[in-house]
Amino acid sequence: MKRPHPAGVLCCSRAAGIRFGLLAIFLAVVLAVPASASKKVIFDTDPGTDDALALMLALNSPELDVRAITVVPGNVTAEMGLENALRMVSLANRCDIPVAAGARHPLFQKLVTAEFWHGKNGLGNVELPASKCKVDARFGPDLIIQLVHASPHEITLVPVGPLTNIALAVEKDPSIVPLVKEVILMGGSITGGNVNAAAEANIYNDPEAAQIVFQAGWPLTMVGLEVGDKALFTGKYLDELKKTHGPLNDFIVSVAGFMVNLSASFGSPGSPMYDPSAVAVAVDATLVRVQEMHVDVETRGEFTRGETVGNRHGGVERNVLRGDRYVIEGVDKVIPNAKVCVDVDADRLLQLFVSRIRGK
Ligand SMILES: [Ca+2]
Repeated sequence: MKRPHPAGVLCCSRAAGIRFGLLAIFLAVVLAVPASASKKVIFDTDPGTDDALALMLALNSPELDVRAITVVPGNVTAEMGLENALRMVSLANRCDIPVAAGARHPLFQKLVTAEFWHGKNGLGNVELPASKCKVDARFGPDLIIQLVHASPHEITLVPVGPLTNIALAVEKDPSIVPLVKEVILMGGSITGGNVNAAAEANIYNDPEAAQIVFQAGWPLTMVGLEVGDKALFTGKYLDELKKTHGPLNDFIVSVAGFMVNLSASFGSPGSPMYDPSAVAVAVDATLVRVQEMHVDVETRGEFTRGETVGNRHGGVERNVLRGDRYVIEGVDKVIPNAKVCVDVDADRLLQLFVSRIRGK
């Protein structure tokens, strides 16, 4: 056996000392960072296949601290959505997170549900065991108001359904607006719709609520079709997910498998990752490129109700009445109210999703 050289012993004991010192510094830093260093999030959802993917991404991302789940009708009814949310938090062993029912219908129109896209139970016909978790008794918008006041300037709202609950919260208590850290929503498009030529589904399902949310005056990021339609979940990513197992992993494989098959039946190579994209942006804003602009929601258009109308050049011509006609006398600047995501690093987003679901 080779005897250690005295200098070597000195070297190693010094190295051990340095290692110990680094460990102590590391521990001091880790212990000094409170658990609240992660982003406090309220997840508002109409579960929903892509909602299921988004929720599990949120719960598996250490950057996010999901403080509440509020349910809104959209993809499915309020009742079914609540049941799905409860079953999913139960599957994830997260009964500690309050799950609250919210609105029962959009503000001014009839509900449009989407079992056509999400399966008859909203979760791609994947049956989950009955929930061990109980519903929180509070009304969703009230819970939002309460949590925002309890953690002023710390709550990020991540709505991935119609914006009914968020609008109700703002209407009931406008004082939450300056207290919300930011809103990162899935919805809208500045390049055409997915429901029809103009509108994206979440906005289409409650345009008046969306207009309230866009005009509220808080920092708002719109993660719309420009992101989801590029971030296509294909068989390649599904195969990656199938390499690991566990209740949550297997559930997502089943739901994502339903989505990929459905997309294939419409000739698409993959399923758009609409709702998970908003969560991914909350985790890592560098995944997307944004353009600040003023966005209004069309609530009256014959063909465009529910369209998010983004002012790309930041101005509106000023027309002044002169006699029997208007004359353009200048251009008034409009103040942006949204960061609109206009591009995405799709592969990086999809890899983030896969790795988080796999627990890596
Ligand atoms: Ca949704």
